[in-house]
Amino acid sequence: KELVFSGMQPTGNLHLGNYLGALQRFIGLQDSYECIYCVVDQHSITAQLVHDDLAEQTRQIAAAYLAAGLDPKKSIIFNQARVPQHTELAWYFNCVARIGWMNRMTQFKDKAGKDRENASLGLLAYPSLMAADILVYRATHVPVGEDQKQHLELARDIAQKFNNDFSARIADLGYGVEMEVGEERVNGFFPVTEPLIGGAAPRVMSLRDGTKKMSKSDPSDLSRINLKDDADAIAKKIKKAKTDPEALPSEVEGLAGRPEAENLVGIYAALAEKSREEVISEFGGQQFSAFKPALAELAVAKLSPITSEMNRICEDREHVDAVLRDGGERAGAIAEGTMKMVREIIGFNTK
Ligand code: AQP
Repeated sequence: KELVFSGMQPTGNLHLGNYLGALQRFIGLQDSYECIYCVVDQHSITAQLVHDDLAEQTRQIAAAYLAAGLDPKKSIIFNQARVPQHTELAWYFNCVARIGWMNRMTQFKDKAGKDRENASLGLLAYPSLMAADILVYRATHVPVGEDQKQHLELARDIAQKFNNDFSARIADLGYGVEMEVGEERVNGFFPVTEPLIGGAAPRVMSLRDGTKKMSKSDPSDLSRINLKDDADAIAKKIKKAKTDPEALPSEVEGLAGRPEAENLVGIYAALAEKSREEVISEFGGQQFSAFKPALAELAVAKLSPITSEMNRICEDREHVDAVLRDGGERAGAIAEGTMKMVREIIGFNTK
């Protein structure tokens, strides 16, 4: 059975990268798949332990989900802390995964910085919890931005190692399912999840530096468009966005080696739900002084309705909490079904 899972951390404001790389793509999937979308609040304490108001930040991400068009009747929407099976499975995965696998993660290296010995153990083990988030539902597809590709590959490695290490028990208990891994057909308990990375902007870059990803933790607010920015702020940030002095090329290949131009064209294409080729055939040869206002107008038209809806939804805390509670119950029932089998496969005495 095909099932989609994805999540976002309640750390600071969502930005255009989060929206185009992930959230916008969640919406389209809910009509063709069974979907589970989580606010991964337990991930948010790996880098910073104490938050002023984690519960409220969690509501804000849930409000963004709803405002962008996720429908709680179609998709399960909840926050991770309501379903303790995620952390239980993460512990088992900590024992499946190898320290070397975690040490190689570029996000860990970036976030831990030079003082690695002082990073939290949770930051190192973050990908185990992410694998558990996905696999506790035995999800087959995960829509994410390109920056999460390496973590997804690690989730695949964990699933395969668990399937191999426990293959005899899985077979004895009759819990194996036939699945395709690449060209091969194999029998295993956990699916080897496929990342869904795509669209015209799978990696949205900083508006100040086309070689760095747009990120919440960039100290310059001009580097990103926040979902909470008003029309004036969006227009100002796009106007100030770094560019080179050339006009836009007449062929999409001409964007190679021009990271800022490529980024702005990708953003336009993703917002307009067009290909880069279509954008270049419309704007090729034009100067940024003509392209930027068109981009600003499009960004405002797409994002403003989401922002105002998000603010409206946020005011009704009880409604947001009710959505998360209901989603948590539905998610918990699925997760517990998986964990009953996992405990049996590992061989714990829980009789
Ligand atoms: N720049 C980006 N382009 C495309 N997709 C992106 N995502 C994040 N940044 C970009 C995708 O957004 C989803 C949610 O991510 P998250 O909540 O795990 O946050 P993050 O990746 O930690 O976001 P930031 O802004 O990059 O935070 P910091 O600054 O803390 O590193 C994921 O699917 C992610 O791929």
